[in-house]
Amino acid sequence: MSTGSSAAAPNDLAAYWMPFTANRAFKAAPRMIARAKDMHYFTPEGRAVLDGVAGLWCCNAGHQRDEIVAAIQAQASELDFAPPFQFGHPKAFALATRIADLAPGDLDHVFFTNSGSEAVDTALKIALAFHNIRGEGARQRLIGRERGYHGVGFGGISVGGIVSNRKFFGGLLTGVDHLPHTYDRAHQGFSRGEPEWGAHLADELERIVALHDASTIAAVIIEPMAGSTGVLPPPKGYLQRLRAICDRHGILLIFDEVISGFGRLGFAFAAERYGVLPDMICFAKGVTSGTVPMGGVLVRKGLHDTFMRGPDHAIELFHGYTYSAHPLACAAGLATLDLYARENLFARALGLEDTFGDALQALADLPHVLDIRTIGLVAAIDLAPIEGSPGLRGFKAVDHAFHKADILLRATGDTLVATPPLIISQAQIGELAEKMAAVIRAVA
Ligand code: PXG
Repeated sequence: MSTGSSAAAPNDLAAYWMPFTANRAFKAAPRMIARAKDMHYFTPEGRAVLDGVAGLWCCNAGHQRDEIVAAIQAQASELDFAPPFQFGHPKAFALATRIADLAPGDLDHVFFTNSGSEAVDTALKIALAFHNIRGEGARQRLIGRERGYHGVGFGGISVGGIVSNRKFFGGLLTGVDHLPHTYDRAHQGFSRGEPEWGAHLADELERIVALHDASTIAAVIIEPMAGSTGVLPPPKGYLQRLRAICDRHGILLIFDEVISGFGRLGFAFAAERYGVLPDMICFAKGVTSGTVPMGGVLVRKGLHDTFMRGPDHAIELFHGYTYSAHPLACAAGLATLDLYARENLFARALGLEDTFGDALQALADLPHVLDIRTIGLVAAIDLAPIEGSPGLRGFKAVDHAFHKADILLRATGDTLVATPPLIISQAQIGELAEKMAAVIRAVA
């Protein structure tokens, strides 16, 4: 029943099974986006909608930035595709170098993927293979954390801790265990930046090590700031303690920075904000400001070099994707990093953190607000669930925001989340907070 037309407002919505979406509700009242520029989306009718979430935590430079658009266009007319296995193209090497330069310490090597989920699977596989080739093949356990989100591959949902993303999908990877999450409203409510309480929760890793023995544990993977679950900044000192315990037991530490990378917390990576050097960093989203799919893993030198043995003609890691380092993604990535540097957007985000925190924390007295957490250009507002219908208030808020308040927001359950592009102005921060207040009142 396709007409083949690319009309802005299609009249047959049936064929597209939408991801992580209430499909029937959407198709009954579509939230359709046709165009974007800078801080705004536009509906097919031309109504401007303030982008409160940088697309999906990814369009950190804002939308349709001329330099990035031009780079993608130029690349499309020069080299469409080059096989990444056994061949290369210059921009793949250039981008890897640029990303490694942005990363702290000796995180010097980059393995490219097409998404955050693939980045996570890649990092977990590198961890297992690393121990294997060093003759410590018994180190097969992977430790994640409750409420963690690491994408939707089987590796990612196994180490992840979001129940709905796991419970339908069978046995998952074996040998996985989970740290406790770090949230406690009584101790941390209405926190700005890193909460004071909770560093001791890192010591739970010692308990897990005692249970399984370090000789069976390959890696710990966490989001330095848990994003998808509804924004849980790390307690002060928590990440440092986790690093120390990993070091004590020869366990690799992986930071999943798919959300926290590329300026969201005011630095290229959260690892820099916290002064903690992980063994690998997963990234995606902001690397191309969401324009072309791309992800990857930053790997420390010693880890990488461990693989660079054996005969020269032999493949060192049996892993990769047809579209690893796709030319369009690399061109977009290079232009995006140029733009971040030229406009100093990471430092800009850091400079706006207090203004943003003030504006959003001021919503504390609105109806049904249980907690507000702000850090970098990230805010989460927990709303009380409607009795008997968890998630309904959050759903209504997002729907009302788009249709009636001209703002794009996200909800995880009944937690409303704002993560605007890093180009947001002071005035737009005020506008965002006002619109969120209107939305919260509307769903009271
Ligand atoms: N790791 C982390 C920490 C993420 O936040 C992924 C991996 C997976 O990335 P891909 O590119 O495979 O989707 C993510 C994705 C939300 C939301 O509303 C967050 C994500 C995706 C969709 C929605 O918080 N993060």
